Amino acid sequence: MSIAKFAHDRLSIPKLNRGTLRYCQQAITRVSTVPIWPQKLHKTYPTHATQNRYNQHLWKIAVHEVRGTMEHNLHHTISLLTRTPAALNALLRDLPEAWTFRNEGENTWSAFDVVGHLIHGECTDWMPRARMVLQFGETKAFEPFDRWGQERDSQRKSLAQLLDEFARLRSENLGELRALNLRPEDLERRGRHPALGVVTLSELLATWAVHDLTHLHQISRVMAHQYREAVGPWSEYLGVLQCAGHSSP
Ligand code: NI
Repeated sequence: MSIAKFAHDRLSIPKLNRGTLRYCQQAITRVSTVPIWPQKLHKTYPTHATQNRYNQHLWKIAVHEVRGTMEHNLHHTISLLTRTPAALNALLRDLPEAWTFRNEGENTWSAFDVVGHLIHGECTDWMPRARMVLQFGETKAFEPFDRWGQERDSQRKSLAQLLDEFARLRSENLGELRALNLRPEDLERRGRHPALGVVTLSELLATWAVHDLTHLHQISRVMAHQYREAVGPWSEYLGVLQCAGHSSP
């Protein structure tokens, strides 16, 4: 079956033109560097049906690559935002403090600081700014975000308390977001960021999700940093120890 026909039949996307088709073929070549069936992983001999399913999965990945980056989708955003508190809770609660209270050096954050920062965002950034877009549009700039604001707020709290507080605030904020029943035209409404200028509500909400991912990434890196010497010569194989792209909070 041709790529275009497969894509058309299985995923209901428009027929591909020649340029896109070439891109799709390249994408499939990349994807195909994955073994066709992960035999070693599963230690089972695949039947035709399971092998077909697996191959179809690869095709879907390739076709998704052709489609390029995901557009903002409110349902996808909310799905991700809903999961972050549980992900942090599973990773951090009751973990020895050597993992959660150490940072990467002066003026850097520990996992504890990051959870505090996420709480601060729930209180002062995302939904307050969304409300401002809906209420004032571009006429009034957002309050600048205090990136060190959690230092005050987190004092004398335990990590367990912060995790509970983050979960509660996130759930309240998502309840409020859902209740807004935003329509596509609402998502195009514009607000004013104090440094970035005009931004859309859609961009703000997409940023909320990617901000979570940024800090999950950061927490992984900060924790790995604590074992940078313990791993000995393996450090050169461990990408998280080489990640210098996001060294500031
Ligand atoms: Ni941040």
